[in-house]
Amino acid sequence: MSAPPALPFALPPEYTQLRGVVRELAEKHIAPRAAEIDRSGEFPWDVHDALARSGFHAPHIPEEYGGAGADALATVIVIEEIARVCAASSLIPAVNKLGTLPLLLAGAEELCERYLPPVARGEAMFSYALSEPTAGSDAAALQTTARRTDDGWVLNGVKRWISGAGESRFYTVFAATDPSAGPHGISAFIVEKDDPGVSFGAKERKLGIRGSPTREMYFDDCRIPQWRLIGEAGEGFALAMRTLDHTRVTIAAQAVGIAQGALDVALGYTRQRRQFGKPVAEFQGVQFMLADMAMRIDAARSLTYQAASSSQAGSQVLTYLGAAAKCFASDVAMAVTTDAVQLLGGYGYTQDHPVERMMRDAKITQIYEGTNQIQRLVIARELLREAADRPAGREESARMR
Ligand code: COS
Repeated sequence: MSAPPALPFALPPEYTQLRGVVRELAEKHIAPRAAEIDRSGEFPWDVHDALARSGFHAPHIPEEYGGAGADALATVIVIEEIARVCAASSLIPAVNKLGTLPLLLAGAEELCERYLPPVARGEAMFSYALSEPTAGSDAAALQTTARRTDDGWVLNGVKRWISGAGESRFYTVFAATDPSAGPHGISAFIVEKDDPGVSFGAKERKLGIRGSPTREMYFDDCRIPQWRLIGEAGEGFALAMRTLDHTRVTIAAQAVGIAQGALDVALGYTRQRRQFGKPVAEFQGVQFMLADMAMRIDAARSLTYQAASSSQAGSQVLTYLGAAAKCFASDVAMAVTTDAVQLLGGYGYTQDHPVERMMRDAKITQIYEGTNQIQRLVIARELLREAADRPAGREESARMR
């Protein structure tokens, strides 16, 4: 008798194989470096190059541009496995996806052909510049301007909290091209690190993800040619939001990976740590904590993979699922890493074990790519919008289909 067909909730074997390959690379090349990356705060070019040799530094780039052509779920698995050992390193593929996605969603073919292959080859990284000192959650309130000239645009302003800034060669920059039009007067541009008028601030001194540089980015009469506009003028804000719908899924993946890493350390420790004559893992209080950690991680992973599938399909529920996965998984990562520190006791509070770093790294996942308060707002808006759109008497939600 032939084996019954796998139910849809089983991952196809190519994804489990991919996980095995990334895990091996992460354990061999990244895990031994993670503590030092955190301590030094230096961008880990050796990790970047090790990832690039396997195409894991920007796996989402389509094959037609020289990339690995990983779909959204495969990209999530790559990020999750890297984050399991080093969250800062997992920002390499995550930021490359964030920076290039506006181009992939709305860029002219010539722009894609020019800017994506160097990223696919590992010669350049690509960052995303939306936030500003006074435009964080209220992203449409940005002050950076792009003034049209005869042959292009002149940018002026300040961006803040830019992941990869200074190390990335390319940037998607959002600027107001018609400040009177609010969100409908924002446009997206490609800016290069070496463009005249571009400079960077000092590295932020952060609680976690220290190996991922975060800087301000300054535009001082920065002139760029017309063809660097991504999509149409005035459509930049919607493009920024569409991008985040997809990339919030990658933050969810990062959070799941951090949490899994912390659980794995806690399992190892509690099985070997002996108190009162036996391993502490044999105490029911400890077992209940481990059980809660595992349940939460598996629930977060399921939601994240569902969101990845929706990202790949370009489904209308992605706005909801991307926000839900990011919010849920990052709250799980914070809770699980905090419990892992607790399970290691005094040892967990020291830098001799990785869980304190994991706890510090987890915190950012509740903040960036939209705070979890913004995610809940997005989720509620989607629920209410969908309920209002539904024909009277029909209770089935798009989320259930
Ligand atoms: N996809 C496509 N278009 C979208 C969209 C989405 N997910 N979200 C909003 N838009 C469009 C809206 O449809 C609207 O266009 P119309 O007026 O034509 O309908 C326009 O963009 C303005 O949207 P909205 O009125 O919802 O904007 P708000 O100023 O209310 O902002 C929030 C909405 C708060 C959700 C948004 O600013 C946000 O996500 N903030 C967090 C930003 C963030 O994540 N920052 C992190 C930076 S990257 S580390």
